[in-house]
Amino acid sequence: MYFHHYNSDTMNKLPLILLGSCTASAVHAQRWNIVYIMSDDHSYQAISAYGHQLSKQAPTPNLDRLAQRGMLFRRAYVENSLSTPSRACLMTGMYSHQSGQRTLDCPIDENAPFVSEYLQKAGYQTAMIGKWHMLCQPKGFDTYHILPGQGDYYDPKFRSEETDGKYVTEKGYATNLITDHAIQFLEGRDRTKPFALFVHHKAPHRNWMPPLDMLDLYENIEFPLPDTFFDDYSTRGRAAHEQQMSIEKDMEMCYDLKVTQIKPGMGYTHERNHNGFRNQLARLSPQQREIWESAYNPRNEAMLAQNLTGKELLLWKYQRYIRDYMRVIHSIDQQVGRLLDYLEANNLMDNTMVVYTSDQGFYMGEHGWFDKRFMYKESFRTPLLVCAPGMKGGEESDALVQNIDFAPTFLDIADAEKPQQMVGTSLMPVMQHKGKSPKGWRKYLYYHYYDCPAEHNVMRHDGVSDGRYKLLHFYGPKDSYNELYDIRKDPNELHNVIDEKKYAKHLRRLQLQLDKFRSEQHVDEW
Ligand code: SGN
Ligand code: CA
Repeated sequence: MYFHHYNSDTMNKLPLILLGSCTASAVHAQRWNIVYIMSDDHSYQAISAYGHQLSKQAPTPNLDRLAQRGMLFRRAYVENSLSTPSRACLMTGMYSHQSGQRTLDCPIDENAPFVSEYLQKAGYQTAMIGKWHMLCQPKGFDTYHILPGQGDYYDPKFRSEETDGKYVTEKGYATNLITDHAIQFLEGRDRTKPFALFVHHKAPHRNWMPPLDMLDLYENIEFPLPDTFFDDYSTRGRAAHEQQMSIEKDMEMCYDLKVTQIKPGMGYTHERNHNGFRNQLARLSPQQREIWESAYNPRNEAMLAQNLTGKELLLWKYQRYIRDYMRVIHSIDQQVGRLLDYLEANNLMDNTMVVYTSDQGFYMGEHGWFDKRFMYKESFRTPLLVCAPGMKGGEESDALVQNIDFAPTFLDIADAEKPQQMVGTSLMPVMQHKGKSPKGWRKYLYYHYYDCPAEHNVMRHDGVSDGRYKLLHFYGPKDSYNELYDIRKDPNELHNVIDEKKYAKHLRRLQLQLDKFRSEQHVDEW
């Protein structure tokens, strides 16, 4: 039977006959393991299973394996497109205002229970490996092996229960080391228990430092420009105009684009992160540094010799950005492949759910941007691939799902009750319905971004979407305004139709839903 053992609120419980004929421990022994892999800032545009033009030039065959064996979610979203808030949604199953983790720096409510604690109570062995990026200590984990804050790409530091709380440098590349530690956990695990392994990659977070054996990859590929690259934001309010995440104006020649030869007075802007970047390079040994410099230096010198300005310089920046980003993705793809190989070789795929997602989406030049934070498509959406035992493979879902749904899904798998404070919903019924929205499934998504004033200067906003239309409400100390998009007619969200009469009915409907969310969930402008 398809998904024979799961326990969800809306679907059948374990068949009584099975319960009657087995001991409780035998039933528990059947519960799936969970491998949750989350990268940081991985756009769905950069996973070839999603079919985007960018990934056609730089495919991800190992991530695609998950889609081939499992289900690809086309409409997976976050609630607040930023790392720490997203991680809080994952761990608590709650919206940002409920857990307290509204911005990168706001403290999470220390009493908010984590899904890992519930999983432990339900008899799971739990492990957290990689980028933690929360302001509190890991809780509910039997094992942890985590980076400080954003962590480093080259020779990163980690701490674990074995290092006595101290961060210790490890030789190697972050993505490989995180995978090594994940496999080590699997090797040494308690085989009498199901496990829940969280593998959180630092990659491909800014500033996109590739592994040293991939510095030449894609160098001869010209990546296509997104259709909205030269967006002038003409139909939009001030947030889109005032953001500071433009490739042209805000991407830094040294820190982001690795042109170490930049000096003050050369006419290039943005020296801010020179030192941060030098510290990153200082982590390399002299031999590694030589490999790094012999790849980037000649390319940089050739670029500088051309004295590029204006559009030419912008197009050069875009290619450098995307090539480095896709190199970092290639290494994630390889390392996910290594973990999948391990699961396959050890017959674990037959009783393990594997999830691949990101803490949010990312702009790959759409609207001229990098970074995220907006409720506009590329940062609101996040990739989501799920492969579970019994799945037919190659299926797609267009149900509206959100990162608050992970915690309830894991508890569903663990046969544990969903606690009342979790507002998300288990994804199991969606997967059992071949990806379609089951009866009673959510029809609207709520989004809320709070981190302003902050880096990238994205105005605070909340909004709702039914997947067909999207209403955004931007607000600040001085003013507020709304935008409305017709996503089917205008999938790139270039035309704000808030003032068009023919949309008045939908505007009213979405406004009602937004008001309803705010009053039911006790959330408002912050
Ligand atoms: C860093 C980056 C930002 C990025 C935030 C949040 N700047 O501050 O570009 O938006 O992280 O990213 S950097 O100069 O330090 O690289 S998040 O994924 O952790 O939310
Ligand atoms: Ca992130």
